Amino acid sequence: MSGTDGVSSNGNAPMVHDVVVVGAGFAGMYSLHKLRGLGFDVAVVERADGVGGTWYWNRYPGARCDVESMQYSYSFDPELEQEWEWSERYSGQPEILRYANHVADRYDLRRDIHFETTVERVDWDDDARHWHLQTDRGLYRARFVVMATGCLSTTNMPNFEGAETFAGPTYHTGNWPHEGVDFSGLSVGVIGTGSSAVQAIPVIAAECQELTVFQRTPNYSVPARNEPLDPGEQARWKSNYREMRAKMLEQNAAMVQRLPDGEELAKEADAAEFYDRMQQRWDVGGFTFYRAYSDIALDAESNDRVAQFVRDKIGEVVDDPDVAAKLTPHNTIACKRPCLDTNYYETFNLPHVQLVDVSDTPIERISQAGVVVDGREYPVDAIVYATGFDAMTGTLLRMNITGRGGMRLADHWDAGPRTYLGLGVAGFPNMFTVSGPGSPSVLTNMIPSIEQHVDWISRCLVELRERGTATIEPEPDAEAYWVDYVNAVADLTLYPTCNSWYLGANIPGKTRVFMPLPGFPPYVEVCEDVASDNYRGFALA
Ligand code: N01
Repeated sequence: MSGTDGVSSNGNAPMVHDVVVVGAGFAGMYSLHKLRGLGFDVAVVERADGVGGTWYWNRYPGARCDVESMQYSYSFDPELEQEWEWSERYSGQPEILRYANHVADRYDLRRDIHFETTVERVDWDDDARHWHLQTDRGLYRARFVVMATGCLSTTNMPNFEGAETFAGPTYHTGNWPHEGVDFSGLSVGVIGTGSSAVQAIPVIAAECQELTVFQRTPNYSVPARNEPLDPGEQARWKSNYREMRAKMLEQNAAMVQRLPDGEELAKEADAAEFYDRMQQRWDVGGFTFYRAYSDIALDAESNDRVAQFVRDKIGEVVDDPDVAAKLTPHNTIACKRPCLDTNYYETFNLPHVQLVDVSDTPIERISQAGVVVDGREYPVDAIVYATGFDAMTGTLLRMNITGRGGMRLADHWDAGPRTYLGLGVAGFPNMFTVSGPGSPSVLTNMIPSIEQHVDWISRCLVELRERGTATIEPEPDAEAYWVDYVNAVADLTLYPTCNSWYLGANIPGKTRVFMPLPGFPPYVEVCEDVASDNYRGFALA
């Protein structure tokens, strides 16, 4: 089932494949490698001109992975694990993109990736039981589609009045120019203080002449403590990779921390013990800070105690008490995605950096010369939008997907995304979502999560092929059960208590539903159980 039916990609006849994968980031690349190896004819369509997904687009200054290098990599091939050398504790964007390109070359992936191809609509044909994908480069037909479209791949650009009148250049962190940007001698405005801004602000500040940061909500950030990767540490991981990978999969976030998880309750710890433990983790750096006690994400009193530790640090680091007060968050810690930084709070001590609080008085408009807040114009030469993404659903909905009977995914998800296991959607047969809403995805180290999903989908496709089964799709009851389950699990935590993109709260008008599922190991167990029980909850035809 391969080839072009004798018609060029610009003609009307479709290019026919067993599986079309959308996206050539880490999920799409592994899908291609795995499914091709199992004998499927696979094409990947990708709107960029290169592989890497997130790491292709997010080239902003300071872009770096918050997951440590030895854990943020594929595990599917021990030879790949051994041959690749990481240089820092946390890899920067250029190094991760080099790794993605290395993988693409090593497994000869590019021959089946159709670059610069944007999907415009995706329609299920009920009679023929296959999908049509209309792209700007022609029509594709496939029995199966795998949406490897990423969780953070549609940028959120606020609709500020007058934005088009601004005289200087504007940039979005999630769509950064490949040739880079030279900010030297310029006055720069950064809008937003999420993870991207927290990484970019210190680096832009080091280069530009004046920096003005427009902050709507202050964020908690913990030092990353990035450093050159100790060769001894790299060698230890490499000599023990199988055991370490297995350990990662036992963790809720699919990554091993530098210090063991605390089993006690933060609210019960005595003051000196609490301080020492938090300080030790502050010094070690990274997400281990949030694993100091077992109830940080579960209990408001414990959470506030940890939050207060960070608030105190901000007060100690930032010289100007007014600036420190503005930078100090008062919401639940870690209910938004935690930030890791290198000198973020310290940057606000620099004389050429100013902070503008836009929480009570939002950005009014963009003028020709700058950003206007509360009637005052802040002149800037360039604006950096670090304003995030229409997370988890934005890219899928943008593709105009219709399932059985012409049902639009946008209508089916009108009250928030509905999936079974984050892998499939009722009424959308033979369509799989890698790290879709309802799976642990963004609450985990993404690469192990991706591998788990792609392995599950691959097993499923092989079993369908062996049995001669034409279609698989979630039963509506199973999907309804799963949506309730994800909400119930989220409600056990403090996650839903602030306005995060996990909830869709960053996009005006988006329905607020907690989209990812906390807890990786129990989720994997359910997936295995469902597959072994003849794909319980899926209708096979
Ligand atoms: O986006 P965000 P991000 N006026 O949505 C503000 C991953 N990531 O790109 O909080 C003024 O977190 C908005 O304000 P508020 C990671 O999962 C990973 O930084 O909504 N401000 C917020 O401050 C992360 O969570 C890594 O009130 C406006 C900011 O813009 C995710 O990507 C690195 C505004 C957006 O923050 C997204 O992070 C970077 C407006 N109209 C990112 N609209 C690593 O692993 C929005 N904002 C390294």
